[in-house]
Amino acid sequence: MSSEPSHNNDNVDGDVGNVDATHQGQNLSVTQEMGSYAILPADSAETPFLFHEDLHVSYIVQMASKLEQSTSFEGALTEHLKISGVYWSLTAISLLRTPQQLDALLQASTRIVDWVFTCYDDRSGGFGGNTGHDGHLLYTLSALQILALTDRLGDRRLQRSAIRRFIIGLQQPDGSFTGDGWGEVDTRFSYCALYCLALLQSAEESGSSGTVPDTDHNDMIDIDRAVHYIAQCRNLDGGFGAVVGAESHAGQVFCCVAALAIAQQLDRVLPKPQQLLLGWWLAERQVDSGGLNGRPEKQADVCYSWWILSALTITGQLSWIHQSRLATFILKCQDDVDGGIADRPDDMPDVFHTFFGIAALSLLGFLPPSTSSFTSQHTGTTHRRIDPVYALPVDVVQRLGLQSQMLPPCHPDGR
Ligand code: GRG
Repeated sequence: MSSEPSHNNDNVDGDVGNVDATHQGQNLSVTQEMGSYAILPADSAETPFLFHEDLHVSYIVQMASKLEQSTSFEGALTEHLKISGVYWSLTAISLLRTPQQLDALLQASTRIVDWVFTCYDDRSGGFGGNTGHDGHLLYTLSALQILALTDRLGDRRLQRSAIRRFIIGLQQPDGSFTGDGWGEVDTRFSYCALYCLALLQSAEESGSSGTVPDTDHNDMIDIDRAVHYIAQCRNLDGGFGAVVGAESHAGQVFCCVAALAIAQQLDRVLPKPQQLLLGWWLAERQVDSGGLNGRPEKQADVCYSWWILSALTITGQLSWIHQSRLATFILKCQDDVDGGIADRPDDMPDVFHTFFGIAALSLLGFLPPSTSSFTSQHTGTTHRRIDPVYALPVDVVQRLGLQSQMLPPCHPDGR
C-alpha cells in the first residue's frame, strides 16, 4: 500500500502551488496537487513521495463512523480505548484543517463533547475509555485533551475538584503514579498526571465562565517526588524505562522527558552529559529504512517517529537524525488508495499510526500549507504545528497558557 512516487513537478497546472524553502538546513521543495503533496528533499537522491492529505482526512472521518459501531471489527478492537481514538482522530485532522473546517467536517463537536462526559466515572473521579468504563489516568488525559482542543475545558459538567482528587490519590509515596486503583505503576502515568493537572489549572486560571471556583491549593501532588521518581527511571544507556530498573524504551523516554518539561525540571535531571547520552540513544534508533525503532534490535515503527522526535525536539537535538529520510519512511507507510498510515510499509493503516505519522511530519515542519487559512513555514510564515510536549496544536497550547521547559539546541560534540 505504499504511496506511488511523484516523479517531478512537470505536470503542475494553475491550481498547483510550488514552493521552495530551506528547512533546518535541508532544502525542500513542496508541490501541491489535488489534495496530495510531494515533499522533495533537494539534497537527496531518493524518489519523492506524495503526502495524501485529503485521503487521510477522509480515512479518519470514515474510520470514526466505523468506530461508532461496537459490532464493527475496528469498533470491537478499540472499544476499551475509544476516547483515545477520538483524541488521535481530532488532533490529526486539526493539524490538516482549520478549527472551523474541523467542526463542519465532523458536524459533531458538541455531540463529541456530550459523549466525552458519558465516559466520566464518578465513582473514581476519572474518565474511562468508553461510556460506563472505570476511570483511568490514560483516558482522563484523552478526555481533557479533547475538551482542550474543542475549547470546552470550561464546561460546567467538568468535575475539576473530583478529577484532581483522583489524580492526587494515585501518587505513591515514592513519587510514582498508578493509572487507577489497581496499582500498576508506569512513567506514562507520571506524564498523564502532570499534564492533566496543568490542563485543570489552565481551566481555572482562564476563569471558565459560569463554573464554581473549586481550587484547593492545599490539595497538590508532590512535584519533587514525582520528578525524583522519573529521574530514578533513567538508565545507564541514557534512556528511561517504565519503572525503576526497566529497559529503556522510546515511548517511556517521551513520557519522562515531556513530564520533566511540564514540571520545568528538565535541566536539573538532564545536565549536559546526560542530555548528550540521551541524544545518542535516541539518534541510534534510526535504522537503514530511515524509520525509527523503540529500542535496540527492534523493527522501525511510524509511531516512534513521534515518541522520538518529540523527545529530541524538547532536548534541542532534533538535528541529530536524518529528517528527510525519516519523512520518506513515514510517507512510504501511507495507504495511497484509502488513506491512513500504517506502522510500516505495506501494513494495514490505523488511526493511531495515522495520527503519530502526521504529528511527526508536523514536528519536522514537513507538512505543507493545507488550506488558504494557514500559511506555511515554507512560505516564511506559520503553519499550524503540533506542540512536542502537549501533543496538541501549538495555538491551543498557547491559548491555554500551558508552560513547558525545552533545552537549548545542542550539537552531538557537546557544543
Ligand atoms: C498524549 C501523546 C500522548 C501520550 C499519552 C499513553 C502515553 C501518554 C504514552 C505512551 C508511550 C509509549 C509507551 C509508547 C509506546 C507504544 C508502543 C508502540 C509500544 C510497543 O511496545 P512493544 O514492546 O514494541 O510491543 P517494540 O517496538 O519495542 O517491539
